[in-house]
Amino acid sequence: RSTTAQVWEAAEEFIRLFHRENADAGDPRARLAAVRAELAETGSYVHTPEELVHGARVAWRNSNRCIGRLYWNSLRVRDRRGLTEADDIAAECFEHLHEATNRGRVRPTITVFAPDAPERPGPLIWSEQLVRYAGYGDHPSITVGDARNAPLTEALLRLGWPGGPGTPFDLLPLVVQGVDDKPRWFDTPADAVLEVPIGHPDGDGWADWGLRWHAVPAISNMCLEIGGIHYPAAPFNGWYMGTEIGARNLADTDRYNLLPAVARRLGLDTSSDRSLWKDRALVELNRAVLHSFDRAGVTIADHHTESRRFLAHMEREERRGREVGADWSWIVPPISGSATPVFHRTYEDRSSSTAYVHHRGAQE
Ligand code: HEM
Ligand code: NRG
Repeated sequence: RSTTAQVWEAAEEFIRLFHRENADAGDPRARLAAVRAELAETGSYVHTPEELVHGARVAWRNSNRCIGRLYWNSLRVRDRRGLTEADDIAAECFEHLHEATNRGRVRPTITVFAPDAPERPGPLIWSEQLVRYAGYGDHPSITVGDARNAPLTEALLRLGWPGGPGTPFDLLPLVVQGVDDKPRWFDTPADAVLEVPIGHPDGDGWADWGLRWHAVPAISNMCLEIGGIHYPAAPFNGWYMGTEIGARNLADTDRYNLLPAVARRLGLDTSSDRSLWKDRALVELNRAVLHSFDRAGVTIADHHTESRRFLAHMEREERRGREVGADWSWIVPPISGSATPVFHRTYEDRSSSTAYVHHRGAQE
């Protein structure tokens, strides 16, 4: 836990930044004095609604691993800091999904629940994302579904979840731990989750395969830290970049491991690495993902467009006198890296105290 001196240091930096970037807010001195007094009295302080909105956006701007930051200043912020109980939090998470999905026109959104208090940790969402598919089985090679989520699936079964129908795409319930409570699970209402059936633009029977993915990536296990205040439950979403699904989720050997099946479907020679069957299967799987989201009217970016946007973001930020930190190994897309402009340069991986941070022990 942080000391009051550490909170004050981060708070002062954030309040000064807020007043620098919001001319309407005027001189920071009065607000700094108020925050200092509140900290001395209570060991914490409460952000104004405007500070919360700006803080959540700046935390996105500071996400060195995120290629999607061009639109950081239009993040929609749902202020639910009054909520501490698991059932209220779960209901608001499902409402978040509904609003963010927006029938396919995905809107970058965050919902912020109660912060940590000095002697009482805030609520926690155990689920890595609001939407996750079950993984049944204790080894990737025998798992039905998403092996990444096998530990969460196990935890759910221990909590008394009866299990899903056993398809490769069973929706997991959301696991939420309220303040002073044990973790509880909540079935995800079907109407909160939009899913996209995956087909291939050239037809060829992909539709009968039954592949699908959910429309919205909503990370729910990171802590939002703003000016020394920690919001441990603050799920956020943007839209997908196609490669996340086509080059990782459906392709990684410890996820859905679909490249051999894609290659067979395409009639490729899989007897030798040198036929580049994996590379060819990756491209076709990624075409299928982009084609399917487009056909379903669901927002998705391709890695060429998102790379160009990221460099535009860097230029715009630097024109405004702000340095952009980035982590090359996360920014460069997992396929065709060198065909995108983000590959051909280096970045500073600088850190900030207003940021999204992984909880200790959480999945990265
Ligand atoms: C990571 C794209 C919106 C915060 C990433 C990654 C991609 C990406 C491709 C790497 C993910 C991986 O390799 O697993 C996008 C796109 C967005 C978007 C296309 C569309 C608007 C957002 C928003 C936030 C955010 C709204 C927060 C408010 C982050 C963070 C990470 C990340 C914190 C690192 C996650 C980790 O450490 O596991 N993003 N993003 N992104 N993004 Fe974004
Ligand atoms: N790779 C993960 C999602 C990580 C974050 N990506 C985003 N974030 N696009 C996956 O589910 O594939 N976002 O907030 O839009």
